[in-house]
Amino acid sequence: MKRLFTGIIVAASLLFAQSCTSNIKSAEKQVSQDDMHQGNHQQNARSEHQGHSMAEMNQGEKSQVTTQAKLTAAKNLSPNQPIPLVIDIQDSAGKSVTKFDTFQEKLMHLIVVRDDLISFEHIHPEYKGNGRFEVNSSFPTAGNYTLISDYKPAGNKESVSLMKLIIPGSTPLPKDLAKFEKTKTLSSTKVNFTSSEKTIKAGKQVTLQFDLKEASNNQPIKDLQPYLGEKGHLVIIKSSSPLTESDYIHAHALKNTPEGQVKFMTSFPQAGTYKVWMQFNRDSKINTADFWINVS
Ligand SMILES: [Cu+2]
Repeated sequence: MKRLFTGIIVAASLLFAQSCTSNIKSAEKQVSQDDMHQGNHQQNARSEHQGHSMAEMNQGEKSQVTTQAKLTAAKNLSPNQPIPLVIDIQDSAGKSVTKFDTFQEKLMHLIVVRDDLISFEHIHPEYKGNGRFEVNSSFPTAGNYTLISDYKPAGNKESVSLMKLIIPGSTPLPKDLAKFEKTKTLSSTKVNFTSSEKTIKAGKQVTLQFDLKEASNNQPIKDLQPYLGEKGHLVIIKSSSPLTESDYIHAHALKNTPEGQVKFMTSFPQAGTYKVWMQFNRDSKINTADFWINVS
């Protein structure tokens, strides 16, 4: 019920937003229609990125530059059409960061969610040099969006920088009432989600398991293809307002799991409601299965 209220509040503030766009900025970093969409966003280089192992944490003990991502988008935004996004990565003094390391096959991973976590997109902006990345994205509905960029300045650890963007217009009420369902069918694949703990506790390690079956005969699928070098990718975001870097967790799939099974080990930093998006590659198509999780 709580979430439904959130949805209604968002919808209400967006109706006002049409006449008074700059007032709906919920966070200091939010973009307004009037400021050229310099979706600026502050310092972030988090020293550690939650979904990662201790080993990686220790390895990366070297220098870590503080970086920020600046978003520039067109002035007139509307839902459901390709919007060119320009993302500039800078250091804390505003100077371009120009060298990046590839991780999980890309220089930047960009997760785009509507702030109520109803919509999700995982895309890979193209590096244009001089700290600038570009990509087109289409925002399905009006609303407040958070763009989570995940990149690795050369020789540094991963940095996660958030940007905010408002797509003006009236927001439909969330249809996502099928919360906490454990099974999703995506064309020919049935995804069943289970966790190793009956009650997931904040700060405790938990294994999240996704069983992929042929929808027609319920047999484990045998043709899972790698996606960005792994059996699957899992993005986890805590439902919060405003969303911040610490609400984002990227977990890595465990190796050597049985056919048709994708597993992730992770822990949730705080109690709350989380949404997870498990992405996998079948028939050379990326499928995304999303589920809600309660953490107490
Ligand atoms: Cu990615």
